[in-house]
Amino acid sequence: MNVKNFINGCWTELGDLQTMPVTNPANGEVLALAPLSTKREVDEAVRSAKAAQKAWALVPAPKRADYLYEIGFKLKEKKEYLARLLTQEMGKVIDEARGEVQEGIDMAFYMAGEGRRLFGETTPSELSNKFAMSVRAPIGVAGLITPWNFPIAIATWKAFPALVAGNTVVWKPSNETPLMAYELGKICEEVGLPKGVVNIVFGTGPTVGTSMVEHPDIRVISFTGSNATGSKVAELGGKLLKKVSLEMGGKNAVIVMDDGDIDLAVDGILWSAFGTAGQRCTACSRVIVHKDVKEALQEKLLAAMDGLVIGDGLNPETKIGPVINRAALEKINHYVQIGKQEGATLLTGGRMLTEPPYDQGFYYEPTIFTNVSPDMILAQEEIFGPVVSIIEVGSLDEAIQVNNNVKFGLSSSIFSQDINKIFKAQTLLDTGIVYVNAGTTGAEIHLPFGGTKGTGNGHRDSGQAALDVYTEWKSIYVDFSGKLQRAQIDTQ
Ligand code: UN1
Repeated sequence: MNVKNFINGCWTELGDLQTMPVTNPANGEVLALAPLSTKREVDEAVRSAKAAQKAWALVPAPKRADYLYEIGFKLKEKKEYLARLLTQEMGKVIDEARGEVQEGIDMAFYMAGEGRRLFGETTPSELSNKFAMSVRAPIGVAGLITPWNFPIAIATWKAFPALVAGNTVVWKPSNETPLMAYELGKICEEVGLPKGVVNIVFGTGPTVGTSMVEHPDIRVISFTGSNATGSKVAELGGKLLKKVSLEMGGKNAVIVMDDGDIDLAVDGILWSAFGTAGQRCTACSRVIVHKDVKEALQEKLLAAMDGLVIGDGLNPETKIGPVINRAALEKINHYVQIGKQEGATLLTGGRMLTEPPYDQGFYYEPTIFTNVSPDMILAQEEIFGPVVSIIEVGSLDEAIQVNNNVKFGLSSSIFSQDINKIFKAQTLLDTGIVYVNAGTTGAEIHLPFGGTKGTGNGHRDSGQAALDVYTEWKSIYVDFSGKLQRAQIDTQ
């Protein structure tokens, strides 16, 4: 299968473009070839998005929303097909892939509902016979740069609010996962979305991503990915006075207090640390445990890990799939070696799996370190793999302090049965997302998604907050007094 760019409603021929293989991380099978586009394709896509935008913005928002409903129905109809393809392309286990497609469906319907809201404000004017209101206006062409770990969900988090608000889109999916983008492009075509409203350009960050950020006709960029790339996007976009929304790393922790339900905490930790093989920005990477329950927690964690089947995500028995590629495998292993050198105790795991049946894919053993101190590199940097570090503390105050003492601020969680501790924690934990008696993953699409500090730059995906990324506020004053009225000066 050859993936093609989707520009101005057409699947454009590859021409002289080079291609890259799309491989299944479970077994190395080549699934497709995708184009390595250049600045030329970005320019074409932006031209088409710009040309389509004026007319799209004039379509009443409830009618724009009708397309999103249709996209939602198509996603629903194709859910199983898409989930299986997603597992093959990205590696996550089939249940999680179904969940991810569901997240896209939910977002389609949620943002379609916005077509009949997109609320602004009316407010009294300080002068007589004068009316004041504010409305949301589209920005223009939105540039979306999305990651491989949630190749369909995160695209929908960005594209659907952008579209319902009247923007058109140029989208660069990760070059690890072009198939989900290809499928979403086909759905846009099937529902008859007007030409140029959604454009998809495949290729690398340095070429396609940079050309997008530099393009003068893209006024807003929404990026999810690494901090290293995000900082470059911010720098370049900032210079050009663009609105830049960044969603980046995490070093998320589960706090287990001495009054917490340990069995529930074990379930929450395993799910949020090893689900998606730890490749979520919300993944639990640290467990901060009260010293009185540390031994019990460790024992139960180890016992529960016995049943975790590692393998191809299409096998319904599998609990942990492969990581995305060899570089990821090596990076994870590198952090494990650092952890050992730093003096952390390896409780379990810590190896790449290279023997059959794992030798054709990229598998890492689920890994737990204990006796980790909060300032170790292991406890500070994002690993993005199935590795979790246990840190012992003596009190809730210390747990909160350890939780907050990292450069990221995406997600945190506390297991406790004490309402006072829970409310204190939810107030003082400095992350953008806090869970009580659940792990660090599992955000729902109608709440803001994002983090503080090094995780982002103050914007949010999802929820009503996403609309703030893709709209400008326009304040409108209507004076029907028939005379000149000067605000702040005339009293009557
Ligand atoms: C991500 O890891 O980038 O809350 C997104 C969650 C998912 C989304 C994760 N709903 O874990």
